[in-house]
Amino acid sequence: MSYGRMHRKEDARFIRGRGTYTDDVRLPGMLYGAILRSPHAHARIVSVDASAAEAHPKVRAVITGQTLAGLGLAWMPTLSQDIQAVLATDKVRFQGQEVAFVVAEDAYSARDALELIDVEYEPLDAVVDARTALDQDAPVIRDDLEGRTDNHLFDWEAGDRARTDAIFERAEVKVAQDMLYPRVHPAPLETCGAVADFDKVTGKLTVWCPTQAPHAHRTLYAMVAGLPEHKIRVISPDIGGGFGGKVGIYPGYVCAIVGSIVTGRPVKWMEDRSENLMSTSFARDYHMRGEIAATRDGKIQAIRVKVLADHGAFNGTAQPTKFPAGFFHVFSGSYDVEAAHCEVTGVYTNKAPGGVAYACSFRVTEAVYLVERMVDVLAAELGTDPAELRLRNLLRPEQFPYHSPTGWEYDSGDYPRALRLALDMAGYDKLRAEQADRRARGELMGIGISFFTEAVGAGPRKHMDILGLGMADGAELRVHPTGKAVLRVSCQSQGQGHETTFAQIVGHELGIPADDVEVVHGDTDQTPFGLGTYGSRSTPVSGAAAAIVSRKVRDRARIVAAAMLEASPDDLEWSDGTWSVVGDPASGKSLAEIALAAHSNLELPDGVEGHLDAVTVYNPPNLTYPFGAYICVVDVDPGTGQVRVRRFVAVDDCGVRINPMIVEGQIHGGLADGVGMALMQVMAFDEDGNHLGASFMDYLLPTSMECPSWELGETVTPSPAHPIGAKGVGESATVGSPAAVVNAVVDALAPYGVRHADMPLTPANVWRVVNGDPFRT
Ligand code: PCD
Repeated sequence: MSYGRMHRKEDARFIRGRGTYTDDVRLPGMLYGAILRSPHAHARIVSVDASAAEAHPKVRAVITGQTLAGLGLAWMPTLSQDIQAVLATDKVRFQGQEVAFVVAEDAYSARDALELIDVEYEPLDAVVDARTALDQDAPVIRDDLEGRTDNHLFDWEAGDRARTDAIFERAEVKVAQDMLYPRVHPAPLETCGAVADFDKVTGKLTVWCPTQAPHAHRTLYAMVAGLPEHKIRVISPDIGGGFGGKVGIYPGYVCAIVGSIVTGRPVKWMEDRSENLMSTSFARDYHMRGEIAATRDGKIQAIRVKVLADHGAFNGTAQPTKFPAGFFHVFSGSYDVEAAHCEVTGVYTNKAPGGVAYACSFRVTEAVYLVERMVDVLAAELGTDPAELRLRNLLRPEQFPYHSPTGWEYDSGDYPRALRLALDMAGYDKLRAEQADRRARGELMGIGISFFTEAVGAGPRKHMDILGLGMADGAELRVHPTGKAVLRVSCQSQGQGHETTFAQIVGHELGIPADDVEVVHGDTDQTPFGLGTYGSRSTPVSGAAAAIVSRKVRDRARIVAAAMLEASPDDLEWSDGTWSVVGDPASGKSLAEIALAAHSNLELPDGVEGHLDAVTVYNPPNLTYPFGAYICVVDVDPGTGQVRVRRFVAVDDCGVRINPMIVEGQIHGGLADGVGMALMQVMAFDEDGNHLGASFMDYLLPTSMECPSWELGETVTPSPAHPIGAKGVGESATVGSPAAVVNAVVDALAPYGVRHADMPLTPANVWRVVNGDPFRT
């Protein structure tokens, strides 16, 4: 009833510029913090002299690594069980690393005073290329960790090595390809920041910051700083984009908190753009070698992958504890293969920490890119059409629930239907005919296909936790006497429109308009515990909790309605948003009528204490597995290497769509992201580890100029495990689209004998490939 296209409730404030972001928070007596950062990628700290800064008339405190060491706070745990320096004490390990924190009366004085701090560094050789990190003579980055003599972080494998190798040994056709998923950045429009306010009288700490996981932050602050958890309140106000980069706790947050404790006044710290691009998170940086074993007639039998993962100087990857390579082992993708195996080796380098799940359910993006590139490499080897090859190998509907060779259980899907729809929408055969004509004229037109399966909605708590916190979400629903409702959830929207879609879920279950439901989120004092918004988990987990808590309310309402109708609850039925006596729809009582009765002096039967409110905690039985088929058409200018994305057809299946308009918006955004990564983005470094992309002049964001008018299609295969059959969708398009774009460009360049080129396919890089330089990033 309440599902369907509906403008976002949030729009009313966002369109008027009335949102409240962290930087809009202004408290009486507030001070401002700024961070001094390392100019070196790797250097020993000889001394830090802050006396001149401390003497600045507007400065109220200067906090150094030494100050923090005295408090036991110089290091903090990362989300991947490593430790990270809050402020450097012994060495700096990446350019932009936090060295000192100045607190002053205004933001300008804080920045000015940074220049008065005198740090003496002794520069060291830097490890910039992950491929040299394990060399015998590579400088050891993490000599802070006891007994550490190299830059090795972890080895991890999944799948059946023996079976996979055996299939490869006797395979008729084998292909292999090295590829890099470059280091990229989520680059949300709002940078990171925090306002910390420690009240010495009450002992209460309030932190405003744009976190995607407010409850997890609260617990971690309690654990790290030893503050009592009930005295910590984390408020995540409106967020200007998260994209995975706002899951972790950054040194600046801790500095703002310490600054407030030390000065006794609220402290605000806001990053600028360069600081955000240089230090707060990165994603991907996977050097991958993929191999496929197949029969000559194009049946894919096995896939084998080796990955070298660059984790930067501290392992700050946000992902469930059990999975050091995230969900990378879904790399067998959407295909029916006999066996698969992957090995992942993680290394430290002198780069910013991160490895965040940027629009990606923990490395699913890398996995999908790999397998979709590999299928095209196989198609080229066999001389088979890539659409045909995919149709031959896609999982069939009757194989669901499907158990993958690396341990996943895909919930539901009809893959061939989605791909056929995309091919029809694109007019695939016509496009191929046009391409042949153009090729004959020397023009470079490419058609790229990708098919993806995602694993989103982390995730059964027994398999998934972050630092020991299991991934389940609470929900609370209150119904006021007049039938208006307030839903409280733990997840935190960053622009996805939860205030709308979650209200729609409740509205749908209770037969009331979504406008009658207020959604409260982003404040740990106001909401039940839960793990937050990332990995497209809000709809699969908190969305399920919202449906279930609504059903609890509906069940209570049934008992009250029975009392009102002087009938047995068993004789009632729920239809058209009312409880009525079976066969007598006119007797129907709406939620508003029932709510008022529940608060009246009506004699209530056992089981109803006086109102309809309910709470729940939802522990998902499985992840949800959205999927989709994407087709991209590009034209490449052979003279300049410029790629123009002419068309993009995207067929997505995310099960039941709560708000198709929001879903389409999510897909539009993700497709633009994909075009950005495929064609223009990389976090590059020079050989000394200097960051080369610290502004939007160098790190390019796609605009409408680079994007075509997206052509969207849909199929609906409900998730059997989810109470309303919905699957996550927030990251689908970012996951699925880069491979489609790259496949299209490589297809365009096929006349030059090109089988692969690494992202980003900038004009310069394409030009190099066309001119015979086997470009690798
Ligand atoms: N939906 C519907 N239906 C369905 C599904 C879904 O309607 N079936 C919708 C919902 O409700 C929401 C949305 O849509 O509103 C989304 O969802 P999801 O999928 O569940 O997701 P979430 O959880 O909510 O979110 C998250 C995501 C992510 S993850 C990311 S990156 C991105 C996306 O989201 N981010 C963002 N999107 C977005 N948007 C915006 N605007 N902003 C942002 O920031 Mo990660 O992991 O974090 O990396």
